[in-house]
Amino acid sequence: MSSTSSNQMGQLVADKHVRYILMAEKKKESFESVVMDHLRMNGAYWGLTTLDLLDKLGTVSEDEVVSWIMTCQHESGGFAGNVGHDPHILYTLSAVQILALFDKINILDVGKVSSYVAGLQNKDGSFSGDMWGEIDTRFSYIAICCLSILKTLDKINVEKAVDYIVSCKNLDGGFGCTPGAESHAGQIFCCVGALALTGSLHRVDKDLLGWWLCERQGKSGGLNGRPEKLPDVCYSWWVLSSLIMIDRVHWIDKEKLVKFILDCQDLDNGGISDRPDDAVDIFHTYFGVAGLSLLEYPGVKAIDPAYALPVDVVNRIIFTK
Ligand code: GRG
Repeated sequence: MSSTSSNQMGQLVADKHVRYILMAEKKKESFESVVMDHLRMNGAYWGLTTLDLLDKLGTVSEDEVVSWIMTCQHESGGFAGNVGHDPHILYTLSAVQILALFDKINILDVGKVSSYVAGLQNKDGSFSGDMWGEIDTRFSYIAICCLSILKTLDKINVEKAVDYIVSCKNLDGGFGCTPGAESHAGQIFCCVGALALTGSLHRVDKDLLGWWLCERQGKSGGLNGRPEKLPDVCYSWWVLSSLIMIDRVHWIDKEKLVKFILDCQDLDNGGISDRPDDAVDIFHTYFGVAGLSLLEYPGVKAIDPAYALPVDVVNRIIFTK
């Protein structure tokens, strides 16, 4: 490790992370870019939200990003992960979130996007991800978050959507991807987030779930996604946001978690990895910085645990007609 790096141990090297994100976007021929080509919309959401949390969104060309997003939209109203790919509810949320970051929701045909999302609701209240029909509570969250941002929740049957999510609750207080499926922190974020956005958090057993979630913290301070699994920086988001939404975040050791996240930084070239000394990527860089934001780390803007967008962006959405 260089002497500059050892001086920076225990601190967020924000400028290096900004440079890492801006460089990742330029390296279109790299292995990482090629394998991520079909989910570029997600990558853009992770990278741009990180830049905004670090107050550096102004370093990218808004016009370029916005026009690229709009070329990914299909006639159905849904968005694809990149130009020439099929639409999916996952990329539709990322597109809407990025437009919200840039205060550009007004360029959307809101009715059309909302109809695409609402059209994916099934009779039992669940949501499919696209025309091929896979069902998962991830898609319930995505639909509800997307329509909340667009203020068109009335286009779906919210009561049935909530009942379906509650049917995925397990005896341990957690939630899985379908009824009876194992509790997993990622799905718990989706279910708790959807229940928060629809004013239904009273359907969560907060003490039981809070206990399961705080048990995700291991000796290293890092969090895992389910029992017996390795810690991973991304769970700093999935677990912590859920604990905040159910008001049990004081049940984990925040200082130890901050240290774990900071230990996963590449102090020389920027970026954050899943665990200390692993290779960095944009997904873990976002969830590391977003986790630090939830932990109120100095110099990082506050993020909303349900919308997964900076609080100032969410306030703008809520207070704009
Ligand atoms: C707007 C933040 C935001 C999200 C959109 C896509 C989505 C909604 C949520 C995904 C939730 C989820 C399932 C996250 C988990 C991702 C992950 C690291 C899965 C790995 O699972 P395993 O089983 O890993 O490979 P473990 O850690 O259990 O070994």
